[in-house]
Parts: sequence; structure tokens; C-alpha cells
Amino acid sequence: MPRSHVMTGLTAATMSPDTQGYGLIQDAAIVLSEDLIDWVGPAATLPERYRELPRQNLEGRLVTPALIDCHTHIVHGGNRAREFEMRLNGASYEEVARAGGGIISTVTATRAATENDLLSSALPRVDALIAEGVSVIEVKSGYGLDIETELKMLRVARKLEQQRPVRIVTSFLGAHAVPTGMDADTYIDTICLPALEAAHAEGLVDAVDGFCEGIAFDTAQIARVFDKARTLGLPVKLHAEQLSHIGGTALAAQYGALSADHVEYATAEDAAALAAAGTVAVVLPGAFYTIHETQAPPLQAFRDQGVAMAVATDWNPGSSPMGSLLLAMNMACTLFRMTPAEALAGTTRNAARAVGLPDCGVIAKGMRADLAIWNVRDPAELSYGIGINPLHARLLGGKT
Ligand code: DI6
Ligand code: FE
Repeated sequence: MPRSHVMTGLTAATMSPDTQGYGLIQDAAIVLSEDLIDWVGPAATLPERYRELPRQNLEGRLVTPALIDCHTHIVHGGNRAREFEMRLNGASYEEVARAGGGIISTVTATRAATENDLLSSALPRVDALIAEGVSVIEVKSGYGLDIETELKMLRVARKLEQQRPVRIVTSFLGAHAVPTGMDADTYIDTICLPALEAAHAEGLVDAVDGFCEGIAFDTAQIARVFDKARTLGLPVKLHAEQLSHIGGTALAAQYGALSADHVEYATAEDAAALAAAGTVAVVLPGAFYTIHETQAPPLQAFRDQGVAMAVATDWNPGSSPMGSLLLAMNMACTLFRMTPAEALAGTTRNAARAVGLPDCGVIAKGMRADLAIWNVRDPAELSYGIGINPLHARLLGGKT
């Protein structure tokens, strides 16, 4: 198809912010002009000026904004299948740790990997997401915990975008875990903050993340990382209230974070703070499922307060080895009782906000022509199927 053309014979789920639902237009037409959307509406009202453009009939298919996976750790070395198996054979946490398991085993494997190793293991993960209609992937560092490896992870993340038709946004997650043999404050001062400065100087950082948790960093330590982000002019986001309530969500809101992620233990008060700050709550059902968490995030409080909700894979080798954003949508519905319309908003419009990209996630005039064309008629089918991928085609900036 020429770059400027009219798509017809389709149902459009525009995900327009003016609607609570899908912003559905039956018998729609979408006009693409180069890499942008020029017009969308009922085909019957297509303006005269577009009538001579080449047409593509989509034969009744559904078109949505391309999906956005707004929280992943897809650049990492090794995997943790061995420890998964040990645990299911009854090994204790200690035994797993003694056998080199846990997050530190991923740090060891990521430090040992070359840039090329990390790139070639991450590319199939990117491909799996693209095959589900994903156009934007957020990728975090955080398995280096030393300056050199944090930079290496982010360089690899940037390279993904050169090797595949996808947009990558990076988050510096130096404050992910405390390396063995060091205390958290020393780590923040001597490694995390200098690594952030160096990564920023190389143009590798789009946002700054942290893991605010009893087993990681407290709010005062994260605040120091966020202060540095602020001086560098970088937006922040936070893994908050995943395993316990220690104030990460309120801290994220206080810093005007793009997103607060996990948020299982967030309260109604936290929800009000997120709403006031315009911070997106990102739910990660893959991690909830993998670690047998029982407390679901407070979706009703988010709805009551008007907090925008997003859904992501959290694809990582430990708590969420999940390579499907469509499965994350299904799990958000079944495990958290999210509605299918909320799940789709959570991987389009609200995910775009969570990664700070105002030019995608909605089908509207002037937005990028990042679109997913599906072999379904009803948008609820995207969340309803388990392990079913109905993608017909994906456009990135108007290109297949
Ligand atoms: N929360 C998580 O669920 C992952 N990181 C985080 O901050 C766990 C990462 C891992 O186990 O490798
Ligand atoms: Fe995560």
C-alpha cells in the first residue's frame, strides 16, 4: 500500500480519551498520511478530499492503536528455570539462594554477558511482542548494579530499536537491588547515582525507575535517586507497594511520576494521590501470578479516584517470565477484574502516558499511524482469549 491511503471495511477502537469504553466506530475509515493518521470517522462521512486516495479494504477487521508494553526487563542474561524447578521440587528459599538463585543470579549472568549476547537474547523477546501488535516497549536496566553493566544494558536497549521496527523507551533502574556485600546507602552514593549521571550523559536514559520495597530501597533512598533525576530533567516512575505498603506510591505521586507500578498494597489514599498527580497505576498480573500473590491492586479505588490504569508484562526472568502482552490483558481481567475496555486502554492510551509518549496510543488525527489490525470483530476478544494471538498486521509509523 502507498504510504498515504484510506483503510476501509473496518471497526475502529479509537481508545479516544473522551469515552470510557473503546471509542468504537463501526464501518469506519482511517486516512493515513505518511507516518501519521490524518482522519478517522464513519466511512460514510469521509471528506471529499480523500475520495481519490488508494483504498485498502480490511474486510470487517478490528483496528486498534498498536499495543504498548510499558514495563519490561527484557534485556537480561540467563534465565531462572533451574530455580523454578528446584522450588517446585521442594527446595527452600535458602537452598535456592545457596545454589546461586534469585535476582543476584541474573545480575551475575548479565555482568558476564557481552553486549552481543544480551542483544541476541533480547531480540527474540522483542519479536514475540511485535508479533502481538506491540509498537513501543519500555526496557529497564537494573541487573548490572555496577556502572559498567547498567550502561551496557541500556546501550543494548537502544540497539534493539536499530535492529527491529519498534520504538524503545528506556528506564534507568539502578535502584533495583542491593548488590551482595554492600549497604543500600553506599550503593546509592557510589554506584547508582554516578551510573545514572554517566548513562544520562550518553543519552541512554528516558526515565528513572526504582524498586521501593523492604527487600530493596526505602522511600528516603529512592527520593535521593529521584532528586538526581530531577536535576537531570528526567521523569521518574517506581516499583511501588508490590509486596508491602511502605510509601512508594505516595512518593511517586509527590514527584509527579509517570507511573507507579505493581501497586498491590496501595490504599485508597494512595489512589487519591496518584489521581491528583496524574500518575498512571501500572498493574502487572504476570508477577502477581508467578509469586502467588493474593492481594490484588485496588482497582475500584483507582476507578473511584479517576486514576488512569495501564497493564504490562513486567517480562523478567524471576517474577514474571511472561512474553505475551495479550496474556497480561487476559490476566488483568480474570485476576484483577479489570474490564476488557480498561485492559485495552491499559495497553494503548494509558500505557502511552506511562512511558511519556503523547503521540501514540489513540487513533486520532495527528497521532502516529501505529496501528494493530486484528482478525476479530469485538475488541473484548483481545482480552478474552488465553494464549490466542489474532493479529493480522501491525503498522509502525504507517509501515508494515
Ligand atoms: N519487582 C519484580 O517483580 C522484579 N523486580 C522488581 O523490582 C523481580 C525481578 C527478578 O526477580 O529478577
Ligand atoms: Fe518490574
